[in-house]
Amino acid sequence: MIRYLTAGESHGKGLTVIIDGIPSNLKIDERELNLILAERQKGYGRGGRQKIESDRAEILSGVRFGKTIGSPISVFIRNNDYENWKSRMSITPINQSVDEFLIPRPGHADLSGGIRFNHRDLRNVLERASARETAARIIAGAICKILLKEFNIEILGYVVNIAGISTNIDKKLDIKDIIKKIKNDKVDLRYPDSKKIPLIIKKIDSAMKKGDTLGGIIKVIAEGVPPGLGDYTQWDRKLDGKIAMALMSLQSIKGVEFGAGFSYANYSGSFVHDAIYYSKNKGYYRKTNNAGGLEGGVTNGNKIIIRAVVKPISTLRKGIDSVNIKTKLKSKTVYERSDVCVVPAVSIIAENLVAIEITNALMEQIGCVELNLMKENYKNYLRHIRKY
Ligand code: EPS
Repeated sequence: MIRYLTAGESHGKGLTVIIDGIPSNLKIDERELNLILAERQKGYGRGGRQKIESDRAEILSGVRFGKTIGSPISVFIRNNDYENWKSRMSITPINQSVDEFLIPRPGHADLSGGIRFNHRDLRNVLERASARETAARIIAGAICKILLKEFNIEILGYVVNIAGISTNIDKKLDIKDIIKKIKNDKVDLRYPDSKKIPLIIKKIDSAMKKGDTLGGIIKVIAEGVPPGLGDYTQWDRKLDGKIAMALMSLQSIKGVEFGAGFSYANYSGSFVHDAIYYSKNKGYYRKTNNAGGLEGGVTNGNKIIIRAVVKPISTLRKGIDSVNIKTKLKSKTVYERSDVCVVPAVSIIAENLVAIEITNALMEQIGCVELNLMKENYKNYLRHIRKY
C-alpha cells in the first residue's frame, strides 16, 4: 500500500514528502520529477511567486544508484522565498514584532482554521493551507506515474473550461492526441481547443486588470487501466471514492464527477447505463462509457473519466468584505500577491494525484514489493481477465 505525507509551510524553509510502499527496482530520475514540478508552475495567469521559485526535487532517501530500494522515499523542495521570510517564519523565538495576518480571506481556510487551532495570527493557518503544499504532493504522484508506465497505464490531466469558456473537442480523442493539442499551446493553458485560447487570454488579462481571479473545470483521463481494480465490499475501498477524496482535498476543488456525472440527473436508467456486449476478440465491451470507467467502486476496463471544478482562488487584489479578528471591524481583505488563474496547474496536480489512487488499487490486486515480480503477477492477472 502506498502511503504519503507532506510537511512544510508556504514561506518556510521548504516542503517535504515521504512516500512509503513503492516497490523496489523502479528507475527514478530526479530530472523526471523536476519536469513535473516545472509543469505545475506554468500556466497563463500565475502570480509573482512562480517567478521567485524554480522548484527542484531533492531525493533524500529510498533511492540508490537510480533505483528504488523499497524503503520510504523522502523528497525535499526548497522554498527560495524563505530568504525573504526568515524572520517572519523563524522556527526559534525572535526579539522583534511581526505583522499579524488578521483579516481572513473568504474562501480560504483562514477563519475556520484560526478557530480550529485557536490562532490569533492567521499566518499560522494560511502558511500550511496554501496550495504551495501541492508541490510536495505532486512528487508522490509523479513517482506513482513512473510506476504505472511500467504497466502501460497512462494518465492525463488537462483543462476543459476556464471562466465558462468550455470545450468538448477532446471527447473522442485519446491521450496521445490530446497531448499533441495541449503541447501546441504556447501559453501553457493545457487547453486542447486552440481556437478558444485567445478568448481565454482576454478573460485572464481582464480579470488581472480588475484585480479578480478565475476558475474552471479540469479533466483527468486514465487509459490502459485493467478491469477489477478497486473494491465494492467496503465503503472505504471504493476506488471512485478514493479518487474523489484525493481530488476534493486539493485546495481549490469544489466538486468531482465521474463519466456522465451530474448529467445522470437528466436521463432514464435504460438510456444511460452502459450495456454489456461480448465478442471473442474484444472480450466484454461497452458501446458507451457514461460510468467513466468505474462501476461499484471497481474499474470496468473502460477509460476512467473524471472532471473537477476549480474555484477562482480566494486571494484577490480587489479585496472582499471581511472582518478584522482583533478589532472585529469591517475590513477589506489585504492583498500580498496572488495568481489570477491556477486551473492549468490544478490539472497537472490532479493527474498525479489520480495516479496515486490507481497505483494503490493496482498494488492491492497484483501487488508485491518488487517491480519484476509485480510484472509477473500482472501477466497472470491479464490472463485471468482474458479467460473470464
Ligand atoms: C503557490 C504559492 C503561493 C500562491 C498559491 C500557490 O504563493 P504566495 O502565497 O507566496 O503567493 O501563489 O497559493 C494559493 C493558490 C493559495 O490558495 O494559497 C504555489 O507554489 O503553487
